[in-house]
Amino acid sequence: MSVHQFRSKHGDASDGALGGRLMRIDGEAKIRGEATYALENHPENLCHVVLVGSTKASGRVTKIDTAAAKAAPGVLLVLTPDNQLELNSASTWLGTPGPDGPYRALVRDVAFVGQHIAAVAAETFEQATAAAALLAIDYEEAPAIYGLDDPNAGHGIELPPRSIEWGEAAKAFEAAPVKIEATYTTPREYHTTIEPHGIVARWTGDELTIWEPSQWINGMARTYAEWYGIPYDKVRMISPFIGGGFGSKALVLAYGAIATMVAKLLDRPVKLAMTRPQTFALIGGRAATRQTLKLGATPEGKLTSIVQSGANETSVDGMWVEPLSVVTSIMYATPNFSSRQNAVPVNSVTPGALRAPGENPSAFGIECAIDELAFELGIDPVEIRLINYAEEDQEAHKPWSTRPLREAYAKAGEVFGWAKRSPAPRSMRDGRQLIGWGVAAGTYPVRRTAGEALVRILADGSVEVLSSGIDMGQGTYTILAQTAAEALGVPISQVAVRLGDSELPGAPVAGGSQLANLLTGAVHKAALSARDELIGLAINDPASPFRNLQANTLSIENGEIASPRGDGPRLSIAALLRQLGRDKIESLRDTLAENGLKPEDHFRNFSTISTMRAPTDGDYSMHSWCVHFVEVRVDEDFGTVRVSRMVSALDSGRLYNPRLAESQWKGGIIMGIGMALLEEGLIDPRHARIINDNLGDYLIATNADVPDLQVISVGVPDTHASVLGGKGVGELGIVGVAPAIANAVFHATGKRVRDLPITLEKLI
Ligand code: MCN
Ligand code: MOS
Repeated sequence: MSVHQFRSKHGDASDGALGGRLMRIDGEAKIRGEATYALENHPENLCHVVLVGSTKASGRVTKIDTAAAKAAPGVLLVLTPDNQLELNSASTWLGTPGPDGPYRALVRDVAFVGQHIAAVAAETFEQATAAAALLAIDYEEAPAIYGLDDPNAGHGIELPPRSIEWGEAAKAFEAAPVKIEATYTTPREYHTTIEPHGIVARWTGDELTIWEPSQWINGMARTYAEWYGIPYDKVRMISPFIGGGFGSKALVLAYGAIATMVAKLLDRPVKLAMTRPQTFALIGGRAATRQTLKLGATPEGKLTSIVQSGANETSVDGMWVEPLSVVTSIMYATPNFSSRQNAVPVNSVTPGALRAPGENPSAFGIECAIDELAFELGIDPVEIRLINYAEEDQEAHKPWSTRPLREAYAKAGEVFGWAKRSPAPRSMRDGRQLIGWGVAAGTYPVRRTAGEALVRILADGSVEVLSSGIDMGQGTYTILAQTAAEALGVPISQVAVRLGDSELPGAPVAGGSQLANLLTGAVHKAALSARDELIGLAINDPASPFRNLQANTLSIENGEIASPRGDGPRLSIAALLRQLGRDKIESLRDTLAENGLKPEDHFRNFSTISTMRAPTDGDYSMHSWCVHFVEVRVDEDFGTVRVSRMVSALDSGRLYNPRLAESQWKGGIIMGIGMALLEEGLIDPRHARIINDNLGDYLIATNADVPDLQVISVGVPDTHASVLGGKGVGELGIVGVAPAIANAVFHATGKRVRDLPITLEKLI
């Protein structure tokens, strides 16, 4: 089995330091095709399994005739609810025990189109696919709810934990001299990761090896162990490269149960590769949402009340909450606030986390509504945001740890040239193109759990950094190399990083934009302690050439150890280790303490796992912040919208690598452009199924849709947020983009589109 570990070939000292603009150290392997993704592993004797999904959205499978499929060439096994293994129910992602009774991955009672009801294993993928088409399946169909708009969907389930209240919001709204009331909706959206989901699984006795793209090695390995009732350390999960996750690869899903089951039954390694349509049907994307906002204000533009009521889609056999109040309740100061939310069960796969779940649709509502208020009152959209600036977190009653949002408005506004905006809609044009300028803000909380890292200095002076944390493109490999190089005083080219393997020290989910802060903290601590040990040995070990110096410390720079006074020898780390007779120095450290966790919360052995901590745990309310200024050009005749210019200012605290952070922010902004103008899961109301379940029909932003994006960092180190002062980066950029574009489209056209995406038929 090949082990991937990365070191930078470019030894530039300043780039390699933390805060330097080092290129991704895993980039070259990816460009050369040397990076092995999960489904490129081909253990000996591999066979293939394909999933068979329900063609009905609701009802019961009454009969599966398997005879023809079984007789087809190459077929090894046809798995149905009758011959599947019953697995144990696994605990939830937060570690709470699963439901009583066994877990059955293949179902007879179907809740959505595509749900697994059978699987076929064969020697080749093609044979399995051909045989799967031969299954004759009878259903007893039941009526289905196709989506939020279904007249039979009802109001859904009230979510008491999402009820937030202060002051007397309803009364204050009624009494307000200026009122805005509007309903905003967002459709189902999908992750569309370039690498589709899948798994290669192999049993060796009761040991299970899994190659599966994973945002959370340890959490997913734990589920497999629980399903099969085997010790955690009998599961080895390997995922050094992931072709994008965006929230969709954090948890084990039924396809993993089916593949491992087939591998066990056949006693052969198995590959299950999802088709693109299956990723739409089986991986829960962003839930469709609907929210009504009522803003009450004074004629001077000061908010007196915000009343929000919202709903998100969930599934009939699961629960997903897309929290719609999370930006609404913290962005602006208001003495009266109320938010309520329901979840409406529909016949779809359970929705899931997609880049900034909650914050993203939440910002769409409030950031459009505040723009509507600004227009109603004839106040500049930036000005109204400053008039209502929240000086503290009024929901948690805590000060912000850092919130340079005023600086963000000022800096990005100046670069954009906002002062030259002519306020009236339709007042700026270039020939047949209407020009619109819009603005919106965004935020994402600082989430935390603990992560572990091991730093090892080897006999040749090179350094290894090891953690099960993952890199799905964010830059984890690179920033951890930078962290270790800086703390140890070695050139970046001497540091190798290994990630994404359950046999390495444990890490939490690469979700909630928390991994960089946690792992840089753990690596920093481990590297400093390895450095201290090395210097301690150099000063005290009888075999050390530094022993006679009587120094109380030594310095390490560029991989060389020396007395700070410049007297005495100057030795490379390798030479010193040789003289000391040591073959390595290693240190394992975690970020438990910073996150208020105790060693018993440690998840390394997975007796328990820690939960993500709220951004308001402790004395401060901690969030990243951003502002987007957008120019759109709308064709007056055809209604086509192009984003022609964007300037964003973002605060993620201290940046570990500005090149990568900027790339993350831009990635989020590009997804935001897609969300505003293109992305929409279209549901056929007759059959409750997704129609555009492929990348030809489900449109995402491509290069041609994206102008030059300018991103400006306004962050300052936030020591409350993390060991090294960073806040979250990965999800921030997308938040606020869609409302900024919607506001710009209103400014261009005078038409307020409150239902995403903003397509041309809504404008002409
Ligand atoms: N970074 C930095 N300075 C900081 C924090 C982060 O320079 N203070 C940079 C680093 O390069 C780091 C990256 O930003 O690797 C992301 O850090 P962080 O915000 O901690 O996010 P995570 O590492 O936890 O990654 C998860 C996050 C999430 S939740 C989604 S969704 C998402 C995202 O990252 N999915 C992505 N970015 C993605 N990028 C790619 N290419 N593919 C995905 O699927
Ligand atoms: Mo990100 S949606 O939290 O993986």
